Amino acid sequence: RKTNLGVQDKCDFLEYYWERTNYNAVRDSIKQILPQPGYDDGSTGPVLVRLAWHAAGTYDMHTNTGGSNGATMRFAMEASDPANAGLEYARKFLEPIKHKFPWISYADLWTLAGVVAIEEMGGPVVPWKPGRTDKTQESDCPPNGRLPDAAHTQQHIRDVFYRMGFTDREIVALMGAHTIGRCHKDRSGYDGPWTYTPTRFSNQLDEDDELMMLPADMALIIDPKFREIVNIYAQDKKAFFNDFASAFGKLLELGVTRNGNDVAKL
Ligand code: ZEM
Repeated sequence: RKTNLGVQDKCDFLEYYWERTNYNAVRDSIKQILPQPGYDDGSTGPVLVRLAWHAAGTYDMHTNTGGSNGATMRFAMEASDPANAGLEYARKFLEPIKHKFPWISYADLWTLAGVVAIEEMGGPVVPWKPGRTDKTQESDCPPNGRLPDAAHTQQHIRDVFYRMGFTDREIVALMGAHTIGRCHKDRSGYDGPWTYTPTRFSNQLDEDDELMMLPADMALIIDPKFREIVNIYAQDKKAFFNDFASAFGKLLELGVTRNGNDVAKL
């Protein structure tokens, strides 16, 4: 097909297109905001991973609602779900990057930040694809209360993660993320770190009394089926990293539509 584009127009178009697909530049900017002296253990990584998880973990496979598409935690209703307390820090850390790359959607930025943070903390490479769009109405928010409650144990965990479409093995792999970060009294009511290396992603399972464990984490050791998988991962870092990467990649794709199509497969 003939067009009237001149060479300059074509160059302008290529430059425009390149800039809007340059996710590597966004990744670099995310890496730069990870070290944050004075914040927690000196890294924004853990809270960025929690943001990606909470943005996606509202997914309900039965109604195909919720999930990371839409970035609806920008709205007061979802932001004020008690489960999301403290995630305003993560969203604020990312705001300058959104300003630098206004073409990226919040939904892509939040999920990509979680992926980059895991990688930079020594974790696996998680598959990630762009193309999420931001919803524009508060009424697009999923109902509050879909995220798991730390005070509950195996039945609740299964209810919540089966609703998203995960298996027991994927649940244990995902909860391995509690190898990074900590609890904050003013956010969840719980306090303290669950690892001596909160900024290193590992398969370390520490049952030391000095560290805290949520009832939900204890459930992984109490429930025989969960415990069996915990033991596999404790002995096989490679298996844990592989399974975590695919389960986290799957989590970030739940409910995502691109060009009007469901793209569940990576
Ligand atoms: Zn968490 N998580 N989580 N989690 N989580 C906290 C912190 C972090 C549960 C939960 O109640 C809590 C997954 C699953 C589950 C992270 C990632 C992932 C905290 C502490 C609580 C209470 C919050 C605070 O006080 O700041 C429950 C009940 C879960 C399932 C049953 C999954 C899945 C995750 C990712 C794949 C991370 C990285 C943190 C640390 C955040 C930080 O700021 O240090």
